[in-house]
Amino acid sequence: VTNRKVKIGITCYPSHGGSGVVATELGKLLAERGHQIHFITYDMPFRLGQFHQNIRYHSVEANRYAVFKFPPYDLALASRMAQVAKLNELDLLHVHYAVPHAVAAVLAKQMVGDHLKVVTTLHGTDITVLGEDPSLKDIICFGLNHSDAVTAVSHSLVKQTEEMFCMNNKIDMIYNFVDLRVFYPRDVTDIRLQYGQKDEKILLHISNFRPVKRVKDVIRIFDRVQREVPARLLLVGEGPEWSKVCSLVEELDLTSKVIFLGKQDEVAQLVSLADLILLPSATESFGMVALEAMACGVPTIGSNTGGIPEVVEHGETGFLAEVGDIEAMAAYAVKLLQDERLYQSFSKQGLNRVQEKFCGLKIADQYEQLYHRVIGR
Ligand code: GMT
Repeated sequence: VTNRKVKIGITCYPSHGGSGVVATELGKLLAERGHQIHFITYDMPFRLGQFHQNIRYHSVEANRYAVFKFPPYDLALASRMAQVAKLNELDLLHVHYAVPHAVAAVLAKQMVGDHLKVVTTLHGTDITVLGEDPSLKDIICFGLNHSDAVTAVSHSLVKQTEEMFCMNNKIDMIYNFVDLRVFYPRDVTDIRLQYGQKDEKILLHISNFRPVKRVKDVIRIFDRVQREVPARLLLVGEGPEWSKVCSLVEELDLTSKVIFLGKQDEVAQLVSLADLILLPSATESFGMVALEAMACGVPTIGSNTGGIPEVVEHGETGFLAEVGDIEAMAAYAVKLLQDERLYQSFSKQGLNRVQEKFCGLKIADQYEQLYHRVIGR
């Protein structure tokens, strides 16, 4: 074990999304431990929050010269990474999401020298969706095999990556984490009353409304639940499926019971408001929302796919059913909402599980060990 402080460049998608959240929260935790963190992104990561003396931000601007049909963002990123690395004598670049970040980091390493190490963290769709695309598959493979270490956020994602790519080295599995100073069961009695009557249960779904999230299933599950239990549904986020979801809400005559909250940066309070989280995704490498909810004592009803069963223990901290099985998910939700003792035990088991497996301090230790291993080579 070494106490050496590390200078790290972090690149992620700064917009709303699990990979950006994990990258930003990790950067903040590492900065608190005295490491020097440099975010290199096209925009300020949305969860960055307050000023911290060990965190700096470097923006990436793609040239928009008229000759270019596509601004060369990937080259601008690689060039900026190299520049920041040289100026600040970075030890490593830690990139989240393979495309194009891993390849840009490998290019930057070639520009700066072998002493600059590259750690790539895979988050899911960079492998499960983009890895299938013939125009990207080979270059993703190149980026991964030229990284000094590759990590993935669940065993399921490690397995999928190894099945799809011929990896030179072992992938390190490091789970996502949650900051327990932010996500904990909060007393939100007053705010709750703004969203529904005292006897109404609150179901919550948070996502980017991409087809993979199956938000229409959320509505159909809720429709069945509210026939049995007085309830409201809060929807947080926006995205491509939004208008279809609105139409379905109208069609099912649920407009008075479904509240669209749009994009929200701070979700800790909202999560605490909920009695249940709905996560019926088609695929999910991890499922950050389920973890954040568990840390607030809120169980998840979701699909048994990808990394979700590694986060939510079926029958212990939530219930999982096959993708698309809205009847089963609705029945599970009703069961949990009608059985206070069962609900309390799920909630308590969830809080223990987060402490044991997904606490930020433990996960930051694992990344620190990985950095020291890579730098020591
Ligand atoms: O799920 C999304 O649409 C966003 C995506 C991202 O890249 O931010 O999320 C992926 O990474 C998250 C953090 O590791 C995981 O919690 C999500 O499960 C994963 N999404 C998918 O695999 C679909």
